Amino acid sequence: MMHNHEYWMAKALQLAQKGLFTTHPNPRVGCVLVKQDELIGQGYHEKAGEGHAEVNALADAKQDVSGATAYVTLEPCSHQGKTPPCADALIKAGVACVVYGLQDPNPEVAGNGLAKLKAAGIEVIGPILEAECNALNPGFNKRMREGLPFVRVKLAMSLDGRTAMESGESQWITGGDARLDVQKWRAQSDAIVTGIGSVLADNPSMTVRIDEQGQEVDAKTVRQPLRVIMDTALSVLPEAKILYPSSQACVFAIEEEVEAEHLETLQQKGVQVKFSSPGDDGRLDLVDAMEQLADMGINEVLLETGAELAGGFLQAGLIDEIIVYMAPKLLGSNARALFQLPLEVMADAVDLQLKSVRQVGQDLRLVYQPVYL
Ligand code: AOF
Ligand code: ZN
Repeated sequence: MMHNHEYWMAKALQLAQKGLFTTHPNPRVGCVLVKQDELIGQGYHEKAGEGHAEVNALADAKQDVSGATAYVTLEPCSHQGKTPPCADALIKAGVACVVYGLQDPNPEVAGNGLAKLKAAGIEVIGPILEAECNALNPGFNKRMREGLPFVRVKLAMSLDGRTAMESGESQWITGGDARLDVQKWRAQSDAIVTGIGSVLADNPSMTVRIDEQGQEVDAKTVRQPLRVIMDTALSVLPEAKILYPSSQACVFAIEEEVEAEHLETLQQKGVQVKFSSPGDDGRLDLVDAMEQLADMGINEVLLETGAELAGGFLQAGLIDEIIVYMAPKLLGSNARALFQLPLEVMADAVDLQLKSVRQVGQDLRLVYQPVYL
């Protein structure tokens, strides 16, 4: 029996997943070449500037690919970027049919790749497994469609919904397994965002300390996401751990509130300081800051911060996913709540949709999507 399109697209999706930690700012893409119901070549995009999935699959094929069908999770590109157009490579190789998962939301491609293939007489079929192919690159897709990164907020709480004691003490609520699980979210993010409050309280390093196999390794040996601090008055200390290596550190502040000498000290250490206009409440405009990150090619953001900044992001409509680790502890009624949100009536409650539940060690991992009206 012949395998169907979904079968081969699922293989291409599995290949694309191998680029989970590395393709930034490009999307994760996988490709298989099939001839007479047999796989004759496979490839995935690993790193920006290097071969796209299709080109890697063509190079992998040991036999003549003319007449083959190419399954690609994303529409083959039609433009000259850091690498030449994949549509041209597929045409030149003589494939008979291209099955794609999702049209490329990049305005430079956006259907042009498919049109180019059709104009060359290649049969084009799709979208196939579109929802899965879309979910593979939530950040790239959102950045291309809306000019904003996809933001996940990661929070840890007790059974009674508290994230810190009244004093602010919060280490540690969850167990070691949950903290290791967080490493996976960090590793697939392009930027980790936090607030100055968390930096001053905990002096975190916010590094990735796992490799692609999930093994614990030295932070120096793996790709580090950009570390971003929301710091209105630029109060971060020059020796804060999160600033190093400074090539991967960025601070957002409001220009008028910044002390010139302190700014110079940070800049001399190689830290990027970006200015964002004040919002209506006189504080950092978070939407503007996220737009600036998107312009820098940041696809996926992991927000790891306290209740106040997390509440600000939620109120600004910037949060796409909430990941909560719930620990088997009670922190009591004086402890701080998960989000700082001054709500009074039930009608103002923020609605969430539950996406998944999983046990991680003794903790529960809950994933929600906010339902913005
Ligand atoms: C594909 N296959 O594997 C990927 C695609 O600068 P470049 O040349 O790397 O091009 C990057 C753009 O190409 C990226 O924004 C996206 O639209 C597309 N990515 N396309 O056909 C791939 N990674
Ligand atoms: Zn391409």
